[in-house]
Amino acid sequence: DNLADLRREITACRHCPRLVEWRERTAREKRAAYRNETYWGRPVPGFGDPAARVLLLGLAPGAHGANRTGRPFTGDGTGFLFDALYRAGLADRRESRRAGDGLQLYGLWISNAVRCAPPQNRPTPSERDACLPYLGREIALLRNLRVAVCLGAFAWGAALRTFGVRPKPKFEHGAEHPVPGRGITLLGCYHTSRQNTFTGRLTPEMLDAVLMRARNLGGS
Ligand code: DU
Ligand code: SF4
Repeated sequence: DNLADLRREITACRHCPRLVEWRERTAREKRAAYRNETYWGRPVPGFGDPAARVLLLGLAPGAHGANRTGRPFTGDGTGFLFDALYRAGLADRRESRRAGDGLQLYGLWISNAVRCAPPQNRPTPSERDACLPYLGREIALLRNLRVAVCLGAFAWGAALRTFGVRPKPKFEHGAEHPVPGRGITLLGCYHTSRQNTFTGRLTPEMLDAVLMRARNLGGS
């Protein structure tokens, strides 16, 4: 297994009928509004530094965010996350617009628990379970990984499943759970969705603190 093969496999996946239909219909319906660009409309693979010590894990692509751009956490116009990654020294610039824009991550890999955009940002349990093996393979291939920052309860739950952690520690902002025998620590952080950033539930300072903790645990 290697990251390039995994990427190809994910990008070609058609396993979940509901999500294949949704991601492709959204792309068809919105393509006209973005006619000067390629509308991705496929599963969104992870990306970043193959030597990453830190993994940043989200829920799933946004219908008009990553489903359009091909890159997790881009295209929905907040800029909140990449600004913080830049401040933390984990990225070479303050924003990323889409896959292939030249952004470099340092010591960081960014990925989602589920790779296709789900309606209402809510994958079903069977869609989640169908997709999670990709995360398991990705984590196995990121050999220097020390920390997984889980953005939101869904990502936290996905990481716990992937590592087989039982009983399941509760998701909280600031939660910290070392995975026994794996040399990896899970960190909980509120998701960077607008719902959290516009309301001040997650502030830039709170995100900075989590990223600082992740860097310290990662030994960089
Ligand atoms: O082809 P490549 O230089 O391995 O880059 C592929 C992909 O990974 C591209 O989106 C840049 C990103 N990347 C990164 O963010 N940080 C690294 O240290 C190496 C590659
Ligand atoms: Fe495949 Fe995952 Fe997309 Fe389902 S959600 S079709 S398993 S890539």
